[in-house]
Amino acid sequence: MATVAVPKFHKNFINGEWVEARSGRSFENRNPADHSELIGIFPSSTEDDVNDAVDAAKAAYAKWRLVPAPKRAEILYRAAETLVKRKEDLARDMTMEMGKPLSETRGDVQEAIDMTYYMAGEGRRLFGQTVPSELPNKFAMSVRDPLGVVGMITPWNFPMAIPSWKIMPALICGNTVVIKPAEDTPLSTYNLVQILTEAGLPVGVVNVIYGMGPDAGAPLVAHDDVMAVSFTGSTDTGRLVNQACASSFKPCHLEMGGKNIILVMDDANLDLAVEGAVWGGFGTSGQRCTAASRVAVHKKVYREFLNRFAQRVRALKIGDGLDPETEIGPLVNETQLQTVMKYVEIGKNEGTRLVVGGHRAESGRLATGWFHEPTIFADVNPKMRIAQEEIFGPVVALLPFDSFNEALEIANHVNYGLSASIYTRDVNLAYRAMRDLETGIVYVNAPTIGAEIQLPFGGTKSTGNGHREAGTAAIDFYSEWKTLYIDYSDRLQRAQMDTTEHS
Ligand code: UN1
Repeated sequence: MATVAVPKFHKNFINGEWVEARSGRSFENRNPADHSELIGIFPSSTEDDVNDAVDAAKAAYAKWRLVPAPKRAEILYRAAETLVKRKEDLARDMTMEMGKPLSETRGDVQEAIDMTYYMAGEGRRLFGQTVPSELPNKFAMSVRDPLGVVGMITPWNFPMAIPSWKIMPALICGNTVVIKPAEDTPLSTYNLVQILTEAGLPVGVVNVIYGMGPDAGAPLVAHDDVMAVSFTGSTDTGRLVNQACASSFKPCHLEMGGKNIILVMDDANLDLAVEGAVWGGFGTSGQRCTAASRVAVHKKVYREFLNRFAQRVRALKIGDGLDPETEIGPLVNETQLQTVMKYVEIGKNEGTRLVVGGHRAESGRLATGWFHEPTIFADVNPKMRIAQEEIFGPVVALLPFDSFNEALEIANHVNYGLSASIYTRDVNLAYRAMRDLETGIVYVNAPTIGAEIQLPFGGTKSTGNGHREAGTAAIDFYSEWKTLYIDYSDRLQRAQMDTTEHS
């Protein structure tokens, strides 16, 4: 049984209490596989609610920063154990609110479990450096300080994984949190925070504000007491977040769009490459930042690859994610469906070859959901819009190439730089690809999706702004270095640069 049946009317979570939005306004959370089904009603927050939440987080910070990190970790361990126990219910809730198949929402919860355990482990590490001093009887080291209140804005495509990527490292470092989840997936954040609270998280340490970006997200980013911001979402919104943080030098971490590519060389294991392209291109209905929306194939194997790929994709089963047979769930909402349909039109008008799909899927029970057929365009020119712009849907552009250098040129010639992959059995080409692909993540003989939480996640160019999530890289964002010098000589010792001895 899904936990969704329990509270249909949700509230913000501020200072350990569930409270209505001050405006009294609300919004609906509906099932994208059947939009007649109402999942819940959530408060539509505004600046007043954000102020309350930040005040609560600021007050809680005074105590939380002093809780020893291994003790903070114990709460995270308990939360991880509950996530494990409730995985199935959490996955069902998530499938109902955003559509991806149960097999994938289980994976989303698993990623939250992994991140929570990993960051709990960091509670006994949070390594700094102890280095020799240049002076006698002097000790030198660096430690990590928390930042204070961190504001988080999270997307709908990984409704539990991505909030956990942000919340867990922030907490283990000693920060407190105000999070605004995407309006399409408020329930999964509710579930996550409920579990943290049950695990013993003190009042005010994590606060949740539901609502729309301009009304609730913007005041959160701009709030003077929010010391850092982490945002995952579109490049356009990321730019606004960046600008809002710039004037006060507020650190902000941005994880934005992608136009990821799989390169299939002529010596590749074609069956493996086809499986990779199907999963990379159409997993999560293409709604991953890491989705392989471009597949470039060596001309020697292009026709063969296209035939096998098209055959596999035609057979993919579209449906409600709760049905265990479903491979392709709906798009998250009507706007997303319309974006996909718009890009299919653009692709057709650009003179490419539509090989598979190309339509909204609305037969029978699909009529009440936001479904779209998995779609392949072949013979795409790298300059075309469908080869350049992020679509965030089940649309893959197939591009032919003649040589490895041309493949690299195609791969790198986009504004984004999240992930890229190469299928080859030539170790030299694999290493050249690892060196020359201009993305934050490179895969060899695996698709562009499937990053593991113990390594840095993020991208170059318009995908990111230099920070990384996950692994110890996340700790670097959610903490600030403090350098400590302890002189036990009992006399004034000038640093080497301030003495004449070196001249
Ligand atoms: C995203 O699409 O925003 O690497 C995150 C992957 C997942 C995370 C994707 N582990 O595909």
